[in-house]
Amino acid sequence: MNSSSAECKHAKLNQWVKEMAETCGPKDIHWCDGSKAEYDRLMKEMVASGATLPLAKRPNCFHFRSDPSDVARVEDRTFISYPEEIEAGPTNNWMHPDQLKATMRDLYKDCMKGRTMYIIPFSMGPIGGPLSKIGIEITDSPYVVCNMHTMTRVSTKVLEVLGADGEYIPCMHSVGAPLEPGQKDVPWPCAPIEQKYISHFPEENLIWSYGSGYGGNALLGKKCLALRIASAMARREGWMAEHMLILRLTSPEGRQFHITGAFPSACGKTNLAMIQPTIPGWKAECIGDDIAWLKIGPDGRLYAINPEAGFFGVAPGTAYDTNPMAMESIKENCIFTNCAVTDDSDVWWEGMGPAPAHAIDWKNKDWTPQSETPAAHPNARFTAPAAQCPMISSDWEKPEGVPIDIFIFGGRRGSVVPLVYEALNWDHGVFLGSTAASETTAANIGAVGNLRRDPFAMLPFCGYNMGDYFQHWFEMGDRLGDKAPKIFYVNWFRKSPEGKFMWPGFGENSRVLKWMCERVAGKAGAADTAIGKLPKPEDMDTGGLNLDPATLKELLTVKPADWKAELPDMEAHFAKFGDRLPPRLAKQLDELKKRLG
Ligand code: GTP
Ligand code: SPV
Ligand code: MN
Repeated sequence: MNSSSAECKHAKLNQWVKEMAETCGPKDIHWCDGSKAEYDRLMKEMVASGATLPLAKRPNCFHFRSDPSDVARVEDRTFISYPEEIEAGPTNNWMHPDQLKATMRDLYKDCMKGRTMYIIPFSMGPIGGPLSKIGIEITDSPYVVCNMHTMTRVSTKVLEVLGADGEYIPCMHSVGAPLEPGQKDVPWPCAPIEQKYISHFPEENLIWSYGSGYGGNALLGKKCLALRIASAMARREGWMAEHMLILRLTSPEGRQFHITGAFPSACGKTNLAMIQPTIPGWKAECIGDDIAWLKIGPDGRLYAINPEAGFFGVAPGTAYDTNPMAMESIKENCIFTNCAVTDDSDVWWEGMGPAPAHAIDWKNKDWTPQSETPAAHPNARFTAPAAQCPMISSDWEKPEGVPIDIFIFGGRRGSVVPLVYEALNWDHGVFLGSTAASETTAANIGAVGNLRRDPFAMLPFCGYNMGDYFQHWFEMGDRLGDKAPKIFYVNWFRKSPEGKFMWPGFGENSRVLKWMCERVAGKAGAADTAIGKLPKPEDMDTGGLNLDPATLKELLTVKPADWKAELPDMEAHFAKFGDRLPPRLAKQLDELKKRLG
């Protein structure tokens, strides 16, 4: 045991660590201090063991290859556990806490044999901030420790803030791969899929994760704490925990607009958070790229913080011409996972730029442009400190957050959904969020490209009955009244019959954002349609946009027949919630039907 444990004065925390150590049987225990020395030492050990490769082309950067079975979140193995199944609701996997804990206790028994148990004190949000929360992650993965250093605020200061009896969220994690005496470790230890459990006990603010070392399954501050547990806390305490980017746009006149956007995994949050506007005079600053915690401030407006400290971003598709700010953020001090490694010791992925003549792919095999499989896994990721982003806002760590003007919902839809539309009012906006649909992506293990309802981009992340979550949105709107943000819906992913994206996206999305800001300012026009208010082509700034006017018109057209065809699926989606569906949503669906005629 190292010295920091002596510094922990929190009897309950010490007792929990002792119990977990007795259960898991690690060879030793290390209390993390979050220092650079600690990070450097762990990376050095992982280089020596062959778990990672330093990248000569990027200072202080390391590349990891996961086990081919452990490449993304596992929604089928993710559980929301309450004594009553109805509290988890129809969209979550449920198991009774007694049964789930008994199963997992068996798995945890001696699961850390031959490994070090790390205790990570971390803060989501600035340490000690009014919206911040403290977590303690126990893990046997040094890869997780290093990622948590970047993604959260890991520090002995967290233990100081906690004092003798402060509140923390216990986050238990093991890769589930004990080592017998003399057994050689593998580069990426994990358990088989059927033994993986990503479990949440929201009534106890408790997380138990077993069997995976990847992303949201293992970096427990992110989806498990900051979304699933936090969403349940937020409902109890009257705030919101959302799967949203946070962006500040400043108009040429100097007016600031704060925008949050909820898109499902791998549907464009990081890219929009780092937008480089193509329209002159508009400036963007990044505040967060994945999660927002929002609370009503003393002036009655809604304030948002980014609880994270880093970006865990999708690598494929990231390039200087699509997201230069991300490229600038990942030049040093980053962790890369499941990319390809080039012969000159750099990372590469599909969509980054010209392919190298040869590389070693994410599965550690030779790769050339003639290969039939991708060089990087589609869910390959970079872990980068947010402070390294050149456009990070000077206010990104403001403990009280920034006041939100605009909520955007959206998803990946090849057809039907126009480029942008505005909700008629708050209730209609909640309806748009609740019926959001998107094609599935590689961010979850499972089929890709299947259309599914993903309400508020929270389908995999809501820690309680989603029907009650819808109701919580209505209640927040009632409290906000005329100070509520305006709500919009976007789709950057409409495709032509030839299968090409019709909208150029990325920096050109600033044209859509400008229209939204001007709607807030009461300056831009819109046309009423059955689904909401759409810009007429002349309401959008298209100066310098290289897009065929017919394509723009098509992107801004609503076809009632297409929307009528959506209705049965919306009805079936709502029916799943039974009497937990807020009547205000049923009313919105009725009104949509009437408007469609
Ligand atoms: P998570 O980290 O999984 O929550 O994903 P995300 O929502 O942050 O998605 P991200 O911004 O990483 O984008 C995912 C993929 O969509 C990348 O391959 C991007 O290049 C692509 N993408 C993002 N924005 C656009 C856009 O405006 N147009 C098009 N065509 N593709 C986009
Ligand atoms: C997502 O899937 O929405 C992510 C990546 O942001 S992970 O952290 O793995 O959940
Ligand atoms: Mn995400």
